[in-house]
Amino acid sequence: MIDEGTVPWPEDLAYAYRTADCWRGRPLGAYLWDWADAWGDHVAVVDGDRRLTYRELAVLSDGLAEQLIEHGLRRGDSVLVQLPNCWEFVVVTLACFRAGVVPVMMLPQHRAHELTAIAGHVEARALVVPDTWRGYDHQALAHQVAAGLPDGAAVLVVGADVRPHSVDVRSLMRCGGDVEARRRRLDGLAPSAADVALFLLSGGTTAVPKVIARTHDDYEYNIRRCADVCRFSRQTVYLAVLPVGHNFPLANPGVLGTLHRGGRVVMLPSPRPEQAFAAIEAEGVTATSVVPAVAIRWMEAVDGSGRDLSSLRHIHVGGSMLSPEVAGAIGPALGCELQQVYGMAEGLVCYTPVDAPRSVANTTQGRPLSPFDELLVVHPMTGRPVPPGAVGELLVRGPYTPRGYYRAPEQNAVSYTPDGWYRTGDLVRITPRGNLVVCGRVKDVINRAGEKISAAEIETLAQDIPDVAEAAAVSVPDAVVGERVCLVVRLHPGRELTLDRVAAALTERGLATFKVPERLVVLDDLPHTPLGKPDKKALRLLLTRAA
Ligand code: OOB
Repeated sequence: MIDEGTVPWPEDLAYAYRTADCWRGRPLGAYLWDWADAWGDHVAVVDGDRRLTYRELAVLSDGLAEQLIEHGLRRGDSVLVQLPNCWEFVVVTLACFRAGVVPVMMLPQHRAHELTAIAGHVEARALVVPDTWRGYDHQALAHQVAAGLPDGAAVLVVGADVRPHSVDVRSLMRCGGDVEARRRRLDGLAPSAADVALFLLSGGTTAVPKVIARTHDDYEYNIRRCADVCRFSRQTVYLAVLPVGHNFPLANPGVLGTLHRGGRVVMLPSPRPEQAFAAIEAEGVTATSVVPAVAIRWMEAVDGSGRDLSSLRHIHVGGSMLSPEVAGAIGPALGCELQQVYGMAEGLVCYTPVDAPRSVANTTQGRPLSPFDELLVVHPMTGRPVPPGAVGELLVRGPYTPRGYYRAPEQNAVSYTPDGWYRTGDLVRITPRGNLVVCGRVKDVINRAGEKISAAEIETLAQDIPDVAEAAAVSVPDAVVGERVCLVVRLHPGRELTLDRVAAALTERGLATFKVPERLVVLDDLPHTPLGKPDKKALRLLLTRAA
């Protein structure tokens, strides 16, 4: 069982969240059949030519859930899920919820470095991967990762090229048999709503991503409140273009929020404007979510695209800084309303309301989803609350913000206060009307098009390059992706290093491509803080001046 590594909410608060109808005490898998019973023939998921009704979704998910159990997976076992945006992702996720098996949401760009660390951390019993994806052999990597685990792990493959020793996910789903009997059997095996439903990865600050355990109760509340705030309904057609392993497109309201309301989800594995615009036109998409970098690409491409985007009513933009100027241009350019989102896999999500005045939608990141969210803005050094309206670090607690990372007591002592506040590492201020404005951050991450890259992770690997004496990873501003990774190094005497060699060394170590530094600066010496750590502020200043 996995729950031993989680940090529960205090009992009195858990009671309060239950009585206030935040936590409804039903596992996420139970909703699958609510949906199928209510909207059975309505299309739930579209992926290219493939269209699944709610009933088909329930039948396939139950089929796979039972087969997972047949293959030896037990309630509480974890499974790495690394799939692009495709209909099978939805079935796999719902099947896991039904069986009480816990999916760990990886990204398609993750490689050996991330998969090995996370699989070990959660003691994964299986991996679900595409056969190959964008020219990369995920199946081979999955077998390599599985072989490195003390008890091995099953490799479940989505695609046509299922090799010996792999299991074909699509054929598992279609196992035949009596649907109603299976439904009852799985109902009888359902996990508790207080159990961990899924693991999300933190975009955090450590050498490998941290793991966030979200319970059925807390995640359902997150999904429901998001769907309320965004007014998702049966009429919603949601386009998933960001990688769906991310909390944002998965559940805010995203894929799961759309299904919770009986709408239709359109899965697209890339946010490229041509494909996205074609899908919006073809399916009559009403809502989608993107990071600022994607919104900017779409604005640039919309004129002359020849596509009719008039169905699009709402675009949710979040994940990284959005300037008021760009924010103000998005709605007019794409012919829809902007809703800004500030959220995190750790929990808290803020939205600007659907009917917010332009000034609020363009200049703030909105307000928390729940009246039970507690926000505290503190001085980053002293930890004391700042005066109302002043900038400080945001701390948060609430009914969908767990109290600690999974199996990480040492990290929790840093990232959470003793009374359970999560330190977001973000600098914010709260306007007199209660809207939050993100002003910067204190944590050491690089935010590349919404993907969070831990500076420590890059530095740890860069330090192993034999020529490198000292390394610091810092962000450099970029008009397209917001920030890029710049590696600043001091070399051992007489050595040389190029960006290509850095890229090759880090890729060799199995680092995800999006994290590989895109700029290299070699210095005779690095500036240091009084504590002797590389002085990132001074380095950033140096790089901006040099640019
Ligand atoms: C979302 O989640 P994560 O876990 O990938 O990243 C969380 C971090 C935040 O702590 C903050 O540093 C940054 O991403 N962030 C923003 C932002 N939204 C997130 N920074 C500035 N402006 C924003 N609007 O990124 C995420 C999860 C759920 C919904 C939306 C985004």
